[in-house]
Amino acid sequence: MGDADRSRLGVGMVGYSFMGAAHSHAWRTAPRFFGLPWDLEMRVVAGRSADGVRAAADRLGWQDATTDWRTLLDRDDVGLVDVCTPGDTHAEIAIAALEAGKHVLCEKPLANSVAEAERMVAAAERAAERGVLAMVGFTYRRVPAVQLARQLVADGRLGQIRHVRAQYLQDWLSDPATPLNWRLDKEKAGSGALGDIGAHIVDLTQFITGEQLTGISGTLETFVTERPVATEFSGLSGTAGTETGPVTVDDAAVFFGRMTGGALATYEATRFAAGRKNAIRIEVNGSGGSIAFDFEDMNVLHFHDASEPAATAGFRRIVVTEPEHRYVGAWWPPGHGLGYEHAFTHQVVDLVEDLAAGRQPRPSFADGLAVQRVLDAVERSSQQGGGWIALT
Ligand code: 4PW
Repeated sequence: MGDADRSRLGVGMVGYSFMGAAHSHAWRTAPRFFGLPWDLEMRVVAGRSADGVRAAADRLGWQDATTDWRTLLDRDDVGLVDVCTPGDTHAEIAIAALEAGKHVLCEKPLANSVAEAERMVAAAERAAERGVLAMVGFTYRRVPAVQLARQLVADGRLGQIRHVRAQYLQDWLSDPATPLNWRLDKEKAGSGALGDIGAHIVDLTQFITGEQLTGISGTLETFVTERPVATEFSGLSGTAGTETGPVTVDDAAVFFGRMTGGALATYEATRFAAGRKNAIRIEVNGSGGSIAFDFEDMNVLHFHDASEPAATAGFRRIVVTEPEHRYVGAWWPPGHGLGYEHAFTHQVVDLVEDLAAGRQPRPSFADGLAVQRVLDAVERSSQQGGGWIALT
């Protein structure tokens, strides 16, 4: 990007369904609520269907639409490529964009395999030498209550971390009549609940504690192996046709590991937890106290300070809507909570601030690769009947 363009970032996005809509909202909203160092311009959206992508551009606020994502790479008015496609195209698009000198935001999980993620990291390292930067979208890091949890740990309020307990629970597959979609296709998604939602809790636990997993043991299960083929699918629901086809990914993943500081960590990721819609639950217990978070009550963080007198100690329910809380000052008065889409907006804010400052945004592709190695280890452990896999 030349100096004359430094005050303006043109964005090109690839993909326009669930994640594309969430990202579009964020690109549109971030400059309206936050003082950003650069102006943002939603230049072009790419997608496979000509009619679909044109309609999406109009609905989501993009100036142009194209059926060929490669045309984004030749445009001087595009400085960043936002990859919102299924995992099987992340590596190809992200690497090509970085090589063309475009910054990249890539949806999670970073890739469908460790080998792909390694190639993406290598491309990001080469690009960084030219000031071209890449980030992976583990968006839930940008929930204010998650930021507060990380701050409490970093400030030493939890002392020595002993236990990390993480669950990501959804239920949109618990009905066997829910039709097939790309998230159930190993070729497209790489894995099932493991990569789609388990990746988030791996990232969140490492982010909140500041520690890494050093080894893993896990098991995967596919409860419903055959489902109706969809006649249409949008978001997490669709219409079932009369034909059926195979589910080629896991429906649920359960795993446990050890962290660099000695903590034991347990994980559960499933789309069969009837009644749980998007329950991302993280509890951390340390020698000095505990924190507990549930995305289904995302404006709240529970905190127990073990140094308080036993007679009155206990979990306090902190409503994370004060201007002192990260990101919150740009929004509403205390008590007027935030929602799912705000984390995507915060992601854009952090990314643009880092790009303008020439700083490596986090989570980096290297952070994404670290998560990918954990996912891969869980799969290998499951294939070996739950054996321990060391992560180096
Ligand atoms: O955060 C979740 C995603 O990573 C979303 O709510 C749905 O599940 C869509 O993809 C995964």
